[in-house]
Order: sequence, then C-alpha cells, then structure tokens
Amino acid sequence: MTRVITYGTFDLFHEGHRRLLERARELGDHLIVGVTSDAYDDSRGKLNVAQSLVERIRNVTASGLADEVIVEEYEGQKIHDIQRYAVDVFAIGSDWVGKFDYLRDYCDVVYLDRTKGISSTKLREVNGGG
Ligand code: C2G
Repeated sequence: MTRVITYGTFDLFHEGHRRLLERARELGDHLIVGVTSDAYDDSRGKLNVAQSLVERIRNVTASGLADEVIVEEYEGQKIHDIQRYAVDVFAIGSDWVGKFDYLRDYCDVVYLDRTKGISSTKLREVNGGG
C-alpha cells in the first residue's frame, strides 16, 4: 500500500484545495492530510487565517478526499510524521517547489501544479475579512 501525505492550512476550503487533494490521492492508496494548528500558523507568520482549526478540519473531512486527518503543530513535524505513518510520498503544491527537497531523504517528494486564479487570500478579500 502506498501512503501519501500532504499538509496545509486549508482556510475557506476551495477548488484549489480540492484539486490538490484529488491529485495527491491519486499518487497512492491512502491519503493523510495534515492541517496546521492556529499556533503553528502564527509561528510561521500566517496571521490572517479566517477559520478555526476545527472548522478547517471539518471542511477537509467533508471533502471526502482524506483517509486520515492529523494536526501539524510544530516545525520539523513532517519528518516525524513520515516516519511514524510509514509514508511513501509527500505531495504539496508547486508554490513550494524546492522547499521540501530535504524530505527526499525519507520518501518521494512530488510538487503538484497549483490551481490558478483562486486562493484563501482572495476569498478573505471577497468576504471582507481584511
Ligand atoms: N493550493 C493549490 N492551488 C491553490 C491554492 C492552494 O494547489 N490555488 C495548494 C497549496 O499549494 C498547498 C495546499 O493547497 O499544497 C494547501 O494550501 P494552503 O492552505 O495555503 O497551505 P500552505 O500554507 O501551502 O501549507 O505545513 C504547511 C504546508 O507546508 C503548507
């Protein structure tokens, strides 16, 4: 069984997120999705997230695309998760190309094309969230 993992904030879950999860899922038989905790997003400078962790997890679960949902809480957790869950493939959007090459010591790393024209930032603007 090929186990795939991906991570994200998944704020205001949208078409770009859905397409990313669909393609990550196709890389194997079991997809684990790591959703960032509020504190971890704060620590990495992502300060304008509109939805709580519980809401973001609910949306990822409701997509029906994740076999397993976990919470990402600290820098360095990806290596621990890959080992703990015996992950074969790490997948992430192309906005991160090169940034996760260090994980190649532990599993395959695949960058998937980002969906153009949609983002959480855009949706927050449309919703007047600032
Ligand atoms: N994404 C996409 N197309 C978009 C928007 C997002 O393919 N139009 C992808 C991103 O490339 C990422 C995933 O959806 O793979 C989640 O995106 P975000 O919620 O913005 O999370 P991000 O900050 O990219 O999380 O540990 C956290 C991750 O390293 C990065």
